[in-house]
Amino acid sequence: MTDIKTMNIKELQDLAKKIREKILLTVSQKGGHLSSTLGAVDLIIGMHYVFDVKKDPFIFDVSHQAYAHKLLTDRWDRFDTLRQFGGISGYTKPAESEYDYFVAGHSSTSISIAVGAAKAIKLKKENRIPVVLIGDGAMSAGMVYEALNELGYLKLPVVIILNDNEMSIGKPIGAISKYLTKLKAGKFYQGFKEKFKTFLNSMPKDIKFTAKKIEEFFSVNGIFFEEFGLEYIGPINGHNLEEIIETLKIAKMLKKPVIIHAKTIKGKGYKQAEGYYEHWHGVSPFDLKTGKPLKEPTMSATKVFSKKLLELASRDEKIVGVTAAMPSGTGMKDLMSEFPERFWDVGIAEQHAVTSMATLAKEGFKPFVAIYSTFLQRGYDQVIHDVCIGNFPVRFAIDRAGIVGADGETHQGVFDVGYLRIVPNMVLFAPRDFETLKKAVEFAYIYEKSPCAFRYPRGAFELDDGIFEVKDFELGKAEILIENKKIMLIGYGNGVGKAYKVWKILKQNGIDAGIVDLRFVKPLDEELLKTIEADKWYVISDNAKKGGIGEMLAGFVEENNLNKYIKSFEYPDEFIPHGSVKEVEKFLKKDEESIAKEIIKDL
Ligand SMILES: Cc1ncc(C[n+]2csc(CCOP(=O)(O)OP(=O)(O)O)c2C)c(N)n1
Repeated sequence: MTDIKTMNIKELQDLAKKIREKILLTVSQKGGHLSSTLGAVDLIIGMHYVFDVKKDPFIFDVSHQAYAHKLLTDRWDRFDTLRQFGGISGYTKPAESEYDYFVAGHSSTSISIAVGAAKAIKLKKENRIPVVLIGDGAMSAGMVYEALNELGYLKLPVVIILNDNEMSIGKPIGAISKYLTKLKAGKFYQGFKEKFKTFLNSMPKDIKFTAKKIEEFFSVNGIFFEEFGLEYIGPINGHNLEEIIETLKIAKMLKKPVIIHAKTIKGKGYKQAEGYYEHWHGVSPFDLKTGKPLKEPTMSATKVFSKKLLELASRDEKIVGVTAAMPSGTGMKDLMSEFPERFWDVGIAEQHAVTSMATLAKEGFKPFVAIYSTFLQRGYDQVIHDVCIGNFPVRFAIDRAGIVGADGETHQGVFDVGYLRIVPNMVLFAPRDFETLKKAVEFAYIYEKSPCAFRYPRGAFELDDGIFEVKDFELGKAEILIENKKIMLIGYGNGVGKAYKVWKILKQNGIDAGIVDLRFVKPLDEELLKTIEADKWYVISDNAKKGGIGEMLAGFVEENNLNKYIKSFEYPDEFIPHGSVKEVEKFLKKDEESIAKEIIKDL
């Protein structure tokens, strides 16, 4: 582990430069988060300088900005395996390193983790202090205020560094972000450095700082946080190591909850990234000199969804929509710029996004919630309590369903089928290719009797367009794509494409099979299923097996006394690691070759 505690400021600055070079080189070759992590390098060095990573909980919100922490804690030599299958994760992961305190990937959990840590430390009577690094974007989520509410009341020692780069992935949303910007303009910011130095110089070397004295020194600039019961310090320059270190030292001494407001530049140290924050938030491999991506982007399900919804929204003013801080990721950005009064980014606020759209449905609008499968987990109670009990026709467009690749276990979209199919009133369906995705958007638009949700993968489908005839979605209707009286491959969504690949391998091996596209998980096409003669059913879909489609079909078969053999090739009951979809599926033995092999063995 790099020992930075003995370094002087110049050496620390050189280290920051070296870390930025390493991050740039690696991310340009492997892809990953870039601008957030470049901007946080100096703050992370400060954390390591002032606190003790061997005992103090270092808590990174989302943790996409923690590459410098990884490099400072034993992962320098392995860093070129970043986000690769079997390599180091793009997020903090205790299973990877003892210096990663907590798993993170979803936003705005850090202060709750710190409050938990502070309670445990107090109960265990230990001399440790939790330190949090959280971005301004993450401050839009409700969970942050639940944690601050208790923290300010309990007054436990926690140091929170608010890394304010004035950006979420896209533009930050809402009143909090406006408030933080206003703090920058205050007098405190301009005069801070000088005042700060004078203050430190005026302190005798051996004096025991009393908390009171320090409290008096700092202005009441951050009144909002002070009302919560926290000490507020800042804004400070989050790229000035001297300032960072001195401020952190004081915050540590206060032995109470402190929030240090640090202004940083997202992408700091890479000119191409500074100012173009959104593009550089997360990138695929690129040319370091020009900043150009090495591969041109291809057509994606997100783009197809976005274009189709834009077309419908241009014709019908009742269509409204929401994204929770993922305007580009979900394709809502184009709709927001075309119809700013009908499409909203609500910030990292999935719960609020879901409930507010329930009200719009109640008021007669046609709301679309465009959301990643993994992030809808955060709005699950709202789906049940606010959307489904009231039976409001909110349309959930679930992006990044299935294995998402390099983001790994915190981001896999494998639970939505299981958690949604058990909720009354919810209609669940899925397209199999780009053309049927357009039909899915149309169906969701027309269907008004209840909430509905359709899922599609990151990037392209497994199935190319034009292989099977495209039909409209009809409520609860499945489709037999290829008939067979003995063996049926039953696919759902992107699983249909995989079923087709398996079908081809079986054919090469002299085995004939049929393919059903289930289309609807709910309501299930019981009528069609009962007509299937084949008694061997192989279920293929990119979601978790537990609570998945195989289990559902097994229940259906049992209830109807059908004599069928069912085997599911959905994903196993474990958290799925990062890597390319192909690599991860091979590892899980759920790629087309492994599935075909197993079916052949089975037969
Ligand atoms: C619950 C949840 N919703 C959405 C995301 C996607 N996401 C990852 S980072 C990020 C922006 C965070 O902004 P900020 O906290 O300011 O950090 P920065 O990237 O600017 O350093 C978002 C929206 C997430 N990780 N978790």
